[in-house]
Amino acid sequence: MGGWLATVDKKKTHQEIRKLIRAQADNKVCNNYGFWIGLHDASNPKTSRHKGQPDKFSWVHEQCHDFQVWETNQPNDNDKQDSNGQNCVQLWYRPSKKGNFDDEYCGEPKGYVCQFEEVCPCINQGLE
Ligand SMILES: [Ca+2]
Ligand SMILES: [Ca+2]
Repeated sequence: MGGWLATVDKKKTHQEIRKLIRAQADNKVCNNYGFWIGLHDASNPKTSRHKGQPDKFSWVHEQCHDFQVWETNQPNDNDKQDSNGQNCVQLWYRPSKKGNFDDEYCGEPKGYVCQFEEVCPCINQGLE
């Protein structure tokens, strides 16, 4: 049963995920104020980052979706703490941030949102 970091493919999915994680969202101890999703900056692999190269975000799964809801002033590819910049994407929670997208340092411990293939109930029919 393989899973992957979730694709947030539309507004409804974004709202449903935020509803699910709202209770523990703004929490430094449990999730460091954010949850990883399956969007990343594919233009900056750690070994070949080129300064000034524009970010190019893509989903790790179902790459055709281009839905993105960035927090104000994001993505900013902040490289103050890591010269590789920020190449992974979280749903960002702070008292003033409510789960919009933010690029973040990939090594940060965070919560995460995974998704799994929907299993068709018909697969098990006839086995009982
Ligand atoms: Ca970046
Ligand atoms: Ca950022």
